Amino acid sequence: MIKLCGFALSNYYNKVKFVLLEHGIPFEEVSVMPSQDELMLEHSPLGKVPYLQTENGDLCESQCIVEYLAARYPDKAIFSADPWEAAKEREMIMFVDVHLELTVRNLYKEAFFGGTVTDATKGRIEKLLAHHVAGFKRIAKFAPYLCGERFSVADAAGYVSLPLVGMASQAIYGRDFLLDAGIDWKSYVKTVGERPAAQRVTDDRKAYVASTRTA
Ligand SMILES: N[C@@H](CCC(=O)N[C@@H](CS)C(=O)NCC(=O)O)C(=O)O
Repeated sequence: MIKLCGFALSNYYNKVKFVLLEHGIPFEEVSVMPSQDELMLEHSPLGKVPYLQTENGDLCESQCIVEYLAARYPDKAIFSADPWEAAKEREMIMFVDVHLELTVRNLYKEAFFGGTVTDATKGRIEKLLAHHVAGFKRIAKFAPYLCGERFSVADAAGYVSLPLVGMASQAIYGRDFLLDAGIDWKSYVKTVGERPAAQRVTDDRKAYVASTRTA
């Protein structure tokens, strides 16, 4: 059986887990933390999570994993059957993962982990994030899902990462860049969060956080 390796606080781990659960694909979860240990690097070349263990070997990068699942389980229709709609779903995921989340990730050290980020980084990310949020707003439909009226694979990415964009910008700049741009990510997360797969992802994340507090 496919093994999903990572931990329940990781948004990229949760993106893949959401897709697996949403489509009823059997998998096991293996608790793995990011690290630069040689053993870990043999599985995940940058020491990041998630990675997938399959009968063929290991696979990292959440989007490569999602693409692999879509190809391996064509009957699950992870992407839309229509080539244009499927391409738009991939475009949306790129905006969420790369243009928004990867940009705001530069702030996490101070926003979430008690560290500090230089003023130069804050200044650079502020400009970049404003630009990327404006671009995202041009394509994201929120009707109520990212690509329109139907839930799509892009919502697995949106559900796990948009809150981080809002919260990190709020923590560092004192204003939520998404809300400020008129993007009501809280209502969106509530809507997507009604799905059983999303609920499970969130319950497991909360349980993980609670377990680290009592440990
Ligand atoms: N592009 C990667 C990003 C994965 C990633 O950044 N994972 C984080 C946890 S959410 C991690 O392992 N960070 C440790 C590190 O960067 O060394 C993906 O989509 O899977």
